[in-house]
Amino acid sequence: MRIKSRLCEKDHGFFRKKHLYCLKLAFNEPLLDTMPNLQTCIRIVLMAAAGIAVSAQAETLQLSWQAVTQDTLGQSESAPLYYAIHIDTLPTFSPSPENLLAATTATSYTLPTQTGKNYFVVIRVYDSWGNASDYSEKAGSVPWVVGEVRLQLEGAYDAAGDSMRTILRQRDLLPLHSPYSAAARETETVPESTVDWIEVQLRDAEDPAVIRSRKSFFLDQNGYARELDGTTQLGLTGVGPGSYYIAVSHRNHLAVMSAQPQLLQTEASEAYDFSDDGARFYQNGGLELEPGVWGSISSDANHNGQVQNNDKNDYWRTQVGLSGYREADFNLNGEVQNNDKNDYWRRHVGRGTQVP
Ligand SMILES: [Ca+2]
Ligand SMILES: [Ca+2]
Repeated sequence: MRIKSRLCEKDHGFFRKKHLYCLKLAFNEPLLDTMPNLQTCIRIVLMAAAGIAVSAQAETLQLSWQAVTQDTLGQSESAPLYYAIHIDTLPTFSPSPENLLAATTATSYTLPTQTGKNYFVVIRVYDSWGNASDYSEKAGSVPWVVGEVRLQLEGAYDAAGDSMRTILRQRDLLPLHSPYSAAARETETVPESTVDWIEVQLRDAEDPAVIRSRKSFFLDQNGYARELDGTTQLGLTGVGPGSYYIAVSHRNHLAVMSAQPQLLQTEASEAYDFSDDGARFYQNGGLELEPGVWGSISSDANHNGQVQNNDKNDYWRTQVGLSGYREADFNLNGEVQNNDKNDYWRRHVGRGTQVP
């Protein structure tokens, strides 16, 4: 109902006629709730839009779909029907008044877009009386899958609090752009619960050395990777539903990967949780941070997959005494100090990532 009234406010002009929902409001709502048959009987549900094609051109996006001609009972629906288009750049979006693009009686729509962005679309159909369809299946300008992942970083982990410290965020040291150039991303704000940026990668199930998709996300204090809008549902593009190894990379920790490929779909499934079992890490590449809690290993200042002498000599030694967002700040507290070397680097020197 709210969507419809918002549409009216926006003066799309197609709900000015007598609405069926007005009829519904004329009834006592609790009465309707107790009489679902009555509600069913007065509601006409249109077939959802199908066959949605989203085609990205140089500077435009072209949408098209099949005309709806029936309701769900098979009765024919006569024109005009109105297609309300919802659009967003995240494949995990939910349709709302905020992402309503337009309503049209046509079965196609063209809009200007920004090069390099991906777009995802959901359509809902209305008739002149305000009867609606369900939302359509989501369609995108690129294929995508959705996953969830949870990982603790050794450097930030606080065993006493069973969570990670957010000191870099508290001191306002986290950059507004991702530090991972291959997965460049910008944000306007960083949520208070953020530990740092991470990069999530999907790797080929047959050859895990091959990165099929990658994207930067926030890591929160409980270990959940989060989209910039806060959801833990991570949309990864360029690959369709299937099985992939899930790898997580951090700028000064050793990258980790799921022990086995994971089946991912276009809707979120259960989170892959590296935290609670060392067997969840590919080739046992994790570290037990406290009994029963596992995470990734700190001290790889130059992010080359190995904790070596040059991580100390070329980074820690040149940065010790400095504060800020530093490679050699192995415990992520905003300062490069002796304990970064003594408690982290010294403990792990000689170790390397197990991610190929
Ligand atoms: Ca290194
Ligand atoms: Ca430090």
